[in-house]
Amino acid sequence: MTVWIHRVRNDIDSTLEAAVGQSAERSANLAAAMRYAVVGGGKRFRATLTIAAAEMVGGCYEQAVRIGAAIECVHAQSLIHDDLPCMDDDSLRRGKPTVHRQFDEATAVIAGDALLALAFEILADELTHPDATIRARLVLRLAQAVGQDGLAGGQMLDLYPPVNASQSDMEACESRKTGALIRYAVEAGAMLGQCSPEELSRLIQFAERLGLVFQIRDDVLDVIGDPEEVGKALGKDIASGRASATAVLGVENAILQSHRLERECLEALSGFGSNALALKDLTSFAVRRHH
Ligand code: GRG
Repeated sequence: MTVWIHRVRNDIDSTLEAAVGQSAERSANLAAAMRYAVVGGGKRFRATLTIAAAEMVGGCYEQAVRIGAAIECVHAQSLIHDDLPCMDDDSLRRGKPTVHRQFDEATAVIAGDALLALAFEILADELTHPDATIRARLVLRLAQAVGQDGLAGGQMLDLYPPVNASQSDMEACESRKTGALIRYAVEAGAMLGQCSPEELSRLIQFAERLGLVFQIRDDVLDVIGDPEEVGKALGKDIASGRASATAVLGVENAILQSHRLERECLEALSGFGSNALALKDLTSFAVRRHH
């Protein structure tokens, strides 16, 4: 697993490096900000999920790497914008200054925009898949994961939570803000191989629970994590009045809920037997991670 993860991370990085590219005719500052945000940082959880899901159903590794790189571009965009003064106003991300601190606010906004465009450019390229119908579906599903029913909609619920938010309000926010891209990562990987409708529906069930688990752990780490290890300021959720899992359920219940969801993830994967080993490991990581 460790060797595999290293290979995945290297391949994602070289794909992203090539995708950002270098050209004397382009703004060097924009390329530098994009590279700073997307190359060589983060756990690559979503990209790894895509590759693990693709390999499980017999999909092509190289195609999965390209999709994983596109997803990391969207993820990086969401982090750049989330860190801006008008949103979470963070100065540290992945253990280094946030993009607007390292460059400036305008450059950060534009670098995010360019990374979002780059994600769709990667997906629409024939190198990602020779079949135009599959490429169109990859693009469509990513647009849906990013838009009103996905990251953008979830971020609005996060910034403007209802008064006395319930568990279902919290889950509605977290399943969009974080879950939608994780769901897409699994679904896109599955699109590369052979998957019956029944298998696909079990993979989607798995991915939806995993997305919630991942964000619940993020909320728990905001309360009990070590800022050095997490690489950003913690303890911000309660202060900002977010309807986080810990604010709504309390830390202990949030942890219990993540264990319940982990069991449901494993149940959804049970029919895939030992082919699902990487997805099972990624689930365990999501529940227990310290960063
Ligand atoms: C239009 C793409 C788009 C976004 C606009 C700003 C925004 C709306 C959404 C932000 C959503 C957000 C920041 C969700 C948090 C997700 C999350 C758990 C981030 C941390 O992910 P990790 O732990 O980070 O995978 P690394 O650094 O490891 O990649």
